[in-house]
This record gives sequence, structure tokens and C-alpha cells, in this order.
Amino acid sequence: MKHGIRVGVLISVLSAAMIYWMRTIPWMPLEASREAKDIDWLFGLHIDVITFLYVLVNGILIYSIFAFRRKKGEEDAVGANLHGNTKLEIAWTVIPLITVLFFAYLGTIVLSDISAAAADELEVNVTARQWSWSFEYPDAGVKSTELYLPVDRQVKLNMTSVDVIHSFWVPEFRVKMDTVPGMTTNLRMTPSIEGVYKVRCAELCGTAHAAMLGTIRVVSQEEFEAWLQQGQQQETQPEDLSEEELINLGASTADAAGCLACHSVDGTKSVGPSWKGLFGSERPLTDGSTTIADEAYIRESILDPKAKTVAGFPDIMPTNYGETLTSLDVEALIAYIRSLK
Ligand code: HEC
Ligand SMILES: [Cu+2]
Repeated sequence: MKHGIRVGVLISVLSAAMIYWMRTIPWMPLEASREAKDIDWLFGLHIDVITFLYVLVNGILIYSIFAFRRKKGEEDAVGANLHGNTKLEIAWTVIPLITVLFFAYLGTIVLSDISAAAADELEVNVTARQWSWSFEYPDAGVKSTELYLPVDRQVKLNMTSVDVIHSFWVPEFRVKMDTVPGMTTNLRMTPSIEGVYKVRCAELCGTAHAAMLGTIRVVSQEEFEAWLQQGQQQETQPEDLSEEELINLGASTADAAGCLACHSVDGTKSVGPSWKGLFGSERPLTDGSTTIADEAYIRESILDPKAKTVAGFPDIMPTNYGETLTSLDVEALIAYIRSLK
């Protein structure tokens, strides 16, 4: 009994101190969504329990090392021969079981809270691809490579992927959800602090996985409306833009659509041929023939990459750019490639 009381006191004091200390550690980035509060609360509770368990196991261990060590005169003694302790075994089965069930209950409540629909939620369609993100506001008919969100309004993301599995993850919002080809997954969140954040891909998805970042801009409601309106007017045709604007658009499209993961613009060979000096050059093809890289050839290379394959390169260029790029995007890409002398 004496040992029990001592260990009890030791563990109470140590775990209180340790839990206090653990709570002062800033584990998490900025809490920038409403959901983050509930999630961090649950996370903190887990850490408390884990800390207590850590102290419990190691406290008893350390106490025993000192209290029950072999003392002088006991060199030949044999320790007591124990055959289990039924009460103890019931206790250490039932208590953890109740604890785990309790956490499952809390987890279910928090999950159903943070994924509940709100009446005025904003819907955004998210498309993930190797290795970029794109966003569409179906109600406004606006497409964007940056995710603009109004602060303090719940958003519902309808997400899919055009190639492999990716995962939409914003650490500051504490939310993460896979995007799966052929399937729509949903994620709800309510950004609560204006600012710029990054969406990261949290599913290893190939060569440029680590560079699969998208920009999220959380802005005021007015700023958001203004941005949407501006986007709605932008049914731009290639003729509306100057050559220079077209080239700039092509450069940013090449980045956003993930082309630059496989193509360099400075002559270095990567997964695919470099675009430098491509326009107007003679291309050796796998079937032994050659062709001149004119506009038609480049358009075909983007929209139907299987039609011709450049000799010495694998035939692995994605085949769905016809669906994911607008005709303006394609013309801008051609102008950009043409400019890389
Ligand atoms: C996964 C890697 C990959 C991505 C992403 C990719 N390409 Fe390619 N691309 C290739 C490879 C490999 C080739 C060479 C084989 C072939 O012709 O299919 C190629 C060939 C081309 C060619 C013909 C080049 C030549 O030297 O004749 C053009 C033009 C082109 N790509 C444009 C694009 C554009 C524009 C994008 C983005 C919208 C893009 N590619 C995205 C891998 C890629
Ligand atoms: Cu990815």
C-alpha cells in the first residue's frame, strides 16, 4: 500500500507538470479556419492522455528500479513467483477500452460538426493533376489557378483528379482530403483569417509531387465579389491579347498546367524535350521520319500527344490537355513556345 501511495503521488505530480509543459509547446501552424479550433482541441486532448500514459509507464518503471532493487543481504534470494493478477488485467483492459471508445465518440462528433453543410456555402470544383491545382466556381462560371475564398464563409470543395491520386491539404486549415480519378470527394472548410496560404499535395504522386503547390487567397467578402466579377468578364479570345500578353499567359499556363515539370525552357533535357529553339526546328520522330515544328505540330503535340512521338523520349505526355486547357490556353502556350528562340 505504501508503494501504491508513493507511485500515485509521483505520477500525479509528474503528469500534471508534463501535461502543463506539453501544452506550452506550439505544435501547430496558425489556426486559420473555424474547423481548426475543434480539431486542435481534440488533438490537445489526445496529447494530454498520451502524456499521462507515458508518465504512468515510465513512472512505475523508474520507481520500481529504485524501490525493488536487490539490497545488501538479498544476493541469493529468489523473487516472488507471480502468476498474473486478474483484477489488474481487467482494469488495464477495461479502462483503455472505455478511453478509446470515448475518443471515438468525440472524434465522431467533431467530424460530423466540421463536415456539416451550411445554408450559404460557396461551392468550388477542384481539379488536381500532375502537378498542379485548378479551381472552378460553377455558380459564377469562373475558372482560376488560384483559390480565392471569402473570409468567414463556409466553402464546399468538390474535388477530383485527372490522373493519379492526390491529396488536398492546407495545414493552417487543418483539413486534408484525397482527390481520386473518376470520383468526386468533398471537403468543407471555413477560412477565418484573411491571408495567403498554400495548398499542398499530401499524396506522393510522382516526380514533381513536392512542387505541387497552389495559392489560396482568403479575402474580404467585397474583394471576393469584385474578383469573381472580373473573372466573369474574362471570356478573352486570343485576338484580344497582344503578342506579349499572349506569351505571358502562355508562360503562366505552362507553369499552372504542370508542363514545366517535364519540359525546360533553357535547353536542358528533362523528362521531355526542352522548348528552347523548338519552334521551326526539324523534329526526329520514333518512326524514323522527321517533321517541322510549326504551330500545327505543337498544337497536335499538346492536344493529341500520342499522334507523334519525338525520337529518344518516352511516350508519356498526359493525353487530357484537350479537356483541361481552354483554346486560349493552347494558343498562349504555342505563342510562348514560339517565343523561346
Ligand atoms: C509527364 C511529362 C510531361 C508533361 C506534364 C508535359 N509533357 Fe509535353 N512531352 C513530354 C514528352 C516525354 C515528350 C516527348 C515525347 C512525345 O513527343 O510524346 C513531350 C513532347 C511535347 C511536345 C513536342 C516537343 C518536341 O520536341 O517536338 C510539345 C510541344 C509538348 N510536349 C508540349 C507540352 C505542353 C504545352 C505541356 C503542358 C500543357 C506538356 N507538354 C506537358 C512530356 C510531358
Ligand atoms: Cu499530387
